[in-house]
Amino acid sequence: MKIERIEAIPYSIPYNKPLKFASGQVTEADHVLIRVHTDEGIVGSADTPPRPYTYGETQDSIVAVINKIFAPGIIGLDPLDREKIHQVLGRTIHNQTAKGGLDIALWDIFGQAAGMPVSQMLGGYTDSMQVSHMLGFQPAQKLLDEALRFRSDYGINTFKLKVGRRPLALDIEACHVLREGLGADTDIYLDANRGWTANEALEVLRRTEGLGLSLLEEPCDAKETMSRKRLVDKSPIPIVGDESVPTAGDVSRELLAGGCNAICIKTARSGFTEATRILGLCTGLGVDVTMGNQIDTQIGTIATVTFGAAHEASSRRAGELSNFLDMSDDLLAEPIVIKDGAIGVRQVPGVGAAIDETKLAHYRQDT
Ligand code: MUC
Ligand code: MG
Repeated sequence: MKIERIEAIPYSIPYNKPLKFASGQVTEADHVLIRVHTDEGIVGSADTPPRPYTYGETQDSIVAVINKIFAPGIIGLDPLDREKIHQVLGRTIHNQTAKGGLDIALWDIFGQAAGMPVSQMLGGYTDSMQVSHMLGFQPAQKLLDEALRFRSDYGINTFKLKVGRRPLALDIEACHVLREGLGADTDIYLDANRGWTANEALEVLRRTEGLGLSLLEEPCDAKETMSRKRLVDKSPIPIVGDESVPTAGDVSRELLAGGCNAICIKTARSGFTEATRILGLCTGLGVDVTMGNQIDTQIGTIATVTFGAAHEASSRRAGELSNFLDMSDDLLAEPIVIKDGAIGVRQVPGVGAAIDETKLAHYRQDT
């Protein structure tokens, strides 16, 4: 089999309400749909979310790097020769989500060619993932209302609260209101997207002591090496690396430097191949992982479920899988259902992200 053609299709779908966080905000899914066509008629698909505030990529840069660098380098290769393809992609530094999307599309081809669900090919541990919902910046009472609604509508009982605001009291109040309103049995953890300094994060941990928060993600820039290490040493809860650790090499560097002691895996920026390396590294070292959300569409969410459910270590905690619900529409032909707080693995060959062609024609921006 050979890669014949690659499409990088820019599209935009509005959000019903913006998602705000310390490093930026999202008001529309201005993503890129990647489709890898083979000479045998199999097409692999993946969604690619530009996150300039996280990786420096834009919708235009993703389309450009795929059309001008990656496609010319890998057209003609066998899509199953993934190591060979990654060797070509790796000659270009960064461009995390463009590489991640291509990798997922290749795995989608692999699964379809083998007639097997990719989740089973990756490990086949379980057939569903529990869902964690990500709460963006809002006044404390609105946060609680949203969390209660998600709990009653979808059975979700794990929430990641976006923090990193100043004054610190805004987020401290939100933590107290959520714990009081949700009760002791709800898992609540925080993600500051580098909004604080390490010392501010320590102060927040002091002022939320006793609330049973389970994790703190990217409290400050990982470049604050010494003070972040001090935070990791002093924190009673794991400090999770997210945007600082898109590759296995970054994970090694941050864990060895003491910049974090838990790792967020995101398939959107690591694909399945690099995510597998990261997971192996973490399980080998005894480091907990979470399955994160790159503010994914339903196509991206299915990819996260595919990888997360494939392994014991990545399915232990609830994965961040519900923020597509803030979007006004989606390209996935068969919508995702969240039932009893969980999403099932698609039991079809490949990843299972069949595209609704009518919707794609409506939302694509290149025609
Ligand atoms: C997260 O976990 O940080 C916000 C920015 C980004 O790149 O991903 C989201 C969620
Ligand atoms: Mg994060």
